Amino acid sequence: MTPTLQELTTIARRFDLKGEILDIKPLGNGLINDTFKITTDGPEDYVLQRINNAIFQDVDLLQHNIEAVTAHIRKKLSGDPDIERKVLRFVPGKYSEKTYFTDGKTYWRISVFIKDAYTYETVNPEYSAFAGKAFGQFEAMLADLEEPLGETIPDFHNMELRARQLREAVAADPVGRMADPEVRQLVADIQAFEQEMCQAERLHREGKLPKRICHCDTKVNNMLFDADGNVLCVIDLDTVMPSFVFSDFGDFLRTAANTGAEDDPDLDKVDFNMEIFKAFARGYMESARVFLTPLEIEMLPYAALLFPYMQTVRFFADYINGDTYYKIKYPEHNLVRTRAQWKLFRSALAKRPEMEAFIASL
Ligand code: GN1
Ligand code: MG
Repeated sequence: MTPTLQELTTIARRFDLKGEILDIKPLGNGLINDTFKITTDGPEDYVLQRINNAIFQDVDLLQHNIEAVTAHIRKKLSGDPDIERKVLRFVPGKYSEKTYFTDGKTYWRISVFIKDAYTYETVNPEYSAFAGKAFGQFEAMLADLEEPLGETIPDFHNMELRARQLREAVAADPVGRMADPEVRQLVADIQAFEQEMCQAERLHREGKLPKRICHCDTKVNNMLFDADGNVLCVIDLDTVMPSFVFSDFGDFLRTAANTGAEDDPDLDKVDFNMEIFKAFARGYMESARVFLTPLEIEMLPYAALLFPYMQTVRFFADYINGDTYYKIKYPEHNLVRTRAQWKLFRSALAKRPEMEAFIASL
């Protein structure tokens, strides 16, 4: 349920804000948390978020991770005159040390709103190259974080788990959606690629593929750009945790290289844009080359396939389960998302040889 302005104001007043609150309005279009912008008459505006605690069940751990990450980045950037726009700052509660407030049912936090920053749902190749470099730098900055980070959603990007969840949804069929022949065909088509898509987990068990601290939600709309297209910072840090570098590489391309929308009902609009892939890969390699292993580099085209695939599986499992995870705008929304992500996967698959040749040439 959407909270009223009155409720939001009461929550916001639990935090140590500068100035009086003038207005609170919805912000952005995340599929998990609810986000609002607080305008004040003081020197700073703020971002208020209700954390989805059905999904992030350990909010204490979550905020702890985020604080460890932002403090570490802040240290690395010390001396940078623009530091306040390059790393998020969470506001402490007025009556507690914690940077979140709970009434026992809902969980809230506030960060300082970053000024003169822009978010996009799509980017051109030039901005993609900047973004690639920025995610490589983000991973590089966190490489020496000593404090261990917990997994806010255990096995978040584990493809074996996601495939199992789809199988479980299909077997349980709690709302009867398996009666639809299109759904049954799609299950078969998707499962034909399961073994191939689960190769990262196998290589990890064999000790061949490391996990590193990654952002794990590098959708293009989770980055802030300045007016010139330089990346200021990455936001939405809830899922920062150890994962394969494929997470950040693949999820950015899943959103940025898609010529259509994530939930495009018109599949003709959905295609995998190789110019975006090349620009992003070039930018990423520039900053990540120093720590990537040869196998990680060789598998970057796999990462570009894995994320449309994993997202197909996640949207589809949610559809079959009766839409319990992602916010939806209409009843078939998760099926429409599934079709669009599957189309994107097929399109990327057709371009795999070109991706491989390009990565080898770098
Ligand atoms: C969710 O929170 P948001 O909307 O940035 C999801 C991502 C998915 C994405 C699909 C915690 O991201 O993993 O890739 O939707 N986050 C979580 O758009 O599940
Ligand atoms: Mg987001």
